Amino acid sequence: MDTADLRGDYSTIADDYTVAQDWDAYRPAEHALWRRLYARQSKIIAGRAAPDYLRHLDSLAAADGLPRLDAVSERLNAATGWQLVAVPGLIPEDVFFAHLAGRRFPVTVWLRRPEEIDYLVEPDIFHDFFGHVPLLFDPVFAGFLERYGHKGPEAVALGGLDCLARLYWYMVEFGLIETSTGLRAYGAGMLSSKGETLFCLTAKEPNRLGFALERVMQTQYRIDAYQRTYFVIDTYETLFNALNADFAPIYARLAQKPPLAAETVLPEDRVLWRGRWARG
Ligand code: HBI
Ligand code: FE
Repeated sequence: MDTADLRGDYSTIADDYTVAQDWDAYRPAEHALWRRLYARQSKIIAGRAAPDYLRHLDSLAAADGLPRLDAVSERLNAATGWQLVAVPGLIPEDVFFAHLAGRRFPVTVWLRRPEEIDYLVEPDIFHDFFGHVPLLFDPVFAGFLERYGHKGPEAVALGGLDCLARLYWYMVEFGLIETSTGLRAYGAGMLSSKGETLFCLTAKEPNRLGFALERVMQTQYRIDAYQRTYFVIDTYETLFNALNADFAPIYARLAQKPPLAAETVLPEDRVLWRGRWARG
């Protein structure tokens, strides 16, 4: 990974790519932007985000300004044994996996600029904190992430990185969950995005398909546009239990097949909604 192309300041990273957050360095205008982002996104996700996510987000009481990661980390550690570690931005996959396996979630320290309020390329502290941190307080979902991290080295060794990354993308960044009151969003990528929270639940264009591990690992995704397909789970335990599988034979099978385009719908898919963009 060439960090020179990335936006964060990697000049002070430790061996594990962590840095000091330096909370006192945030300017008043950044705290004001955080409050504006937080207030706007909280209104959008009401009634659309998974109930567990909302409960944990509220308990973080992070609306008034940029969070002190060390203080939240202490509360998180007491809840699920996880910690937050401050990073300058994206970090190499193997380092990322090692943090997750060690129950440490990397949180970017910089905040987007006002002109990026609706969209930015690299994840910032609002995406990482508002999007990812609440569900780290859910023991089952946190357990899934820890197991996911442990799958990293094998994926690197067996050439399964693309497949493992797809699992993260679809089920951690853009996952939907069925609840007694209907479909809800729990993925960090949609919940930290103004447009995609609305789009993912009600738009007619994308597919909404039942989660199936190997199917997700074979499916390509878009990083520059709304997703073409969302995968839906019934419970977080389904994700947790999916990691019981031996991934080696899956990587071997998928290495023999072309990846599926993001728009694909297969005959064997559990189709909750066949989108206008569907192919096949
Ligand atoms: N680094 N800080 C950070 N945050 C991520 O979400 C992240 C990363 N590096 C790699 C990565 N995600 C993805 O490639 C994972 O699928 C591994
Ligand atoms: Fe993310």
